[in-house]
Amino acid sequence: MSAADSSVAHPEHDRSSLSRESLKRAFLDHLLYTQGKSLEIASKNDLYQSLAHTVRDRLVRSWFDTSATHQKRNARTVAYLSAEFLMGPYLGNNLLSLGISHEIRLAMSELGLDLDELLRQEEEPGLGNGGLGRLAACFIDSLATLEVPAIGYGIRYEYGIFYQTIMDGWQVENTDAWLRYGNPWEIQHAEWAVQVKLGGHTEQYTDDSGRFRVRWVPEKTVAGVPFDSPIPGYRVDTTNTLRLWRAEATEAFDFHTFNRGDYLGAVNKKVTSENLTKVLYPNDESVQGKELRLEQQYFFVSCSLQDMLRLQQHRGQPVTSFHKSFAIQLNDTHPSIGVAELMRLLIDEHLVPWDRAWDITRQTFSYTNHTLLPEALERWPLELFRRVLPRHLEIIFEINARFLNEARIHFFGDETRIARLSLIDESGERYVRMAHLACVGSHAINGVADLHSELLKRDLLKDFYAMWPDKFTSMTNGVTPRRWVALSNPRMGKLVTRCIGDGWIKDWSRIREIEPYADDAAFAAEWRAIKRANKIDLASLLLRKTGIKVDPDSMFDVQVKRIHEYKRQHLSALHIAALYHRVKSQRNLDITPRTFIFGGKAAPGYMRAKLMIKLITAIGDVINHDPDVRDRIKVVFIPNFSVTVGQCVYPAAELSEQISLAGKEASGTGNMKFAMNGALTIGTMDGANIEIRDEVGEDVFFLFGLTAEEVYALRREGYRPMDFLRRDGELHAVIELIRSGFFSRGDSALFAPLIDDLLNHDPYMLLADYDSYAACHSRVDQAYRDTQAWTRMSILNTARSGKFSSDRAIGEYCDRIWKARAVPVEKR
Ligand code: OAK
Repeated sequence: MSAADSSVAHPEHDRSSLSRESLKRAFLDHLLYTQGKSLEIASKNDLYQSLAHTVRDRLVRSWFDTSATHQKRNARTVAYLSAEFLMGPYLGNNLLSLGISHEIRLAMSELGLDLDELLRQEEEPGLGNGGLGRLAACFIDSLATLEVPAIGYGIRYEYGIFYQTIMDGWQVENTDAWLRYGNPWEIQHAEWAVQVKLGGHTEQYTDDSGRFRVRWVPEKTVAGVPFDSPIPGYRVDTTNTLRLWRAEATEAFDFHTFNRGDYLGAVNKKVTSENLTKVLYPNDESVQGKELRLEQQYFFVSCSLQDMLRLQQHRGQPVTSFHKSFAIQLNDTHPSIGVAELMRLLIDEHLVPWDRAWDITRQTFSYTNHTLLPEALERWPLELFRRVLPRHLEIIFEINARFLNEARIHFFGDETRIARLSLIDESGERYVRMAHLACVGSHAINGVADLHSELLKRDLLKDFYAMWPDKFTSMTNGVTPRRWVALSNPRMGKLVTRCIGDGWIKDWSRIREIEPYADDAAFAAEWRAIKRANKIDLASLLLRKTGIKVDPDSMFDVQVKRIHEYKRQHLSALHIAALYHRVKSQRNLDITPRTFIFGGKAAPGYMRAKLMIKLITAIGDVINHDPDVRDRIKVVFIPNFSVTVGQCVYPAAELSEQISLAGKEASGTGNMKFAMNGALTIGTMDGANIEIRDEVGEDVFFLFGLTAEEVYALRREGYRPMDFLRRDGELHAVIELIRSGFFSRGDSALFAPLIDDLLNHDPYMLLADYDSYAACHSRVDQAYRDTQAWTRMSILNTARSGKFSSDRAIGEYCDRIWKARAVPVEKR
């Protein structure tokens, strides 16, 4: 075969390159030329890598055409800045977007290979903690599918979120060396590397034309190298880019030190620079205030802004129209240093006057807040900030001075409010408040569900709201139906497509068309059979991962999400222990058999959350081994919850636990994935739960608990958890059981930190909500017994979940914030 025939070197670009024969040939070529193996001796990884390269080749042409079109049209481009992108495995998704899953499956099978086994080989890039990072992944999928020019900018962590194992019921963290076998989805572009300064000091000088200027003399400079991955839209010609930055030493050796004979010292400098993108901080919604973290944030933001300025130049556009070319979204405050960095680049490096630069900056940025938890609010001690970013601190002082002047006119005489608004917290040790920088530097600010946006305006950002009400808006989150239905739940996808066509994959609002089938007995029977098949798949995963055997005919009651007190996994644990207590007291109690499934990671330093995992596994251990329970209750904790595991869990779930204390969960997105896959929600009036209930109807939702208003009222009047304990005999008994050491081999001290806290403080009001939660579960128990009625609810739930697609969310961001439009790609 000549080089021109080889699909490795020159993949054809018409449909023929997607034919089975061509796919097979390309695959074998990659096996030989990229992996250096033959079929006979190839490892599973060799096979996976060859397949991944074969698929990537088929994306390159549209990827290339996409950037050429965007450049030629000078298309307004969305830059989604996020410290996390929790992408999940690429292969399956890219096959889906290209529409070649079926042909690839056949091609592999003709070579004696099983596509599913190859798909399982992929190491998922865990470059995120949870909700925020996964949202970024859903959003870039939707941007590409909607053909909107967009770039996702982030960090190429060498180690992603830790790999969780469970030992003796406790979480154990292991490193996630996801790059160990190489990443076939990325292309390194050394030619677009940029330099990032850190530390040092600033100097004032007068330039040739007599103007006053500032020069930053850094202590060190680090190189940022972009690694690009293609993000294909679903069955469109647009393939956008995810550009992740890796830190490298500017010079491999510090020759000065080297010449003095200090070889290790010289290499050390290289190591230190490369530490910048070494590891993802595993804290979810709490900050650690580490210098390295600030450096990480600044590093990727500076790289990204420099990259956009390069593109601007490449498009032949002046820097002063930067805001016309780019709409930059700040995914929480992690990239908010971008406001000061863009100012610095415009003023110091492109010599744009302050007022003009500030106009451009404000018109460019918009900011999404993702949590109200005070411990997640980023603020940097002023001295640490000065040490890392001396020039930015000066710029922030200047922004602040001008902003506070404006605020003083607005809030005449109200100095307390001015102090609250300031970018610098001066109430004790001085801090830079990153949320304030984001608010001042953005033209739009949004929460991620209606309740959350209201609470932002009422509490956390109330002073900014009073000053600029028009900046505030609400954008309810969404998730991509490609990954979360089409890819994860192919059985359901097939049934739906047979009934209403496949338009739902690109337009999830059309899922409403299955609503009439809720009363169709044959459809309902298939719906049930699909759920059962998905449950069997999950049951075998559970057996493989935990050794616990579960009954696929029991109700699968699932809570998967980060482990956090505000999410209240321990509320569910109390209820499970109560069920057990009931079964033990009345041996023949007739309850709906249930499998309680948990999954999620606890931040490694968050001891309470780790103890919550231990509580769940300890209760599970007793229940799963007690013959009196006769398999009516099972409790399983799936280790290492991830996108991959999620793809198996959501389609198999029947009940979705969304039980945060009202007012604490900004939105939730797992709640949406469950609803789309037909799991009914048991939940509080929190985050997007409220909107899910509005959409699906109150009789298709198991509601319990205090509302956010009631939580405030109760707190105001003085919450005493003991009052609730005294009123509830069962709860009292359960607490005593845990306290006595019944679930901890007699160790009565083990769970004391959790239990004592519940009795004395209970900041997340488990005891106040317990009774309502348990009563609601009794309603669930009853409802599940009527199989037909349950199935009907499940179908209606999915049919009415149309709002929760990220396509809808991205459409709203494009119209209301970014002013970005679809730009169809011109094929060469
Ligand atoms: C993580 C770190 C800092 C601040 C927020 C987060 C985060 O993950 N927040 C979560 O964002 C999701 C996407 O908007 C929401 O659905 C979750 O409710 C919220 O907790």
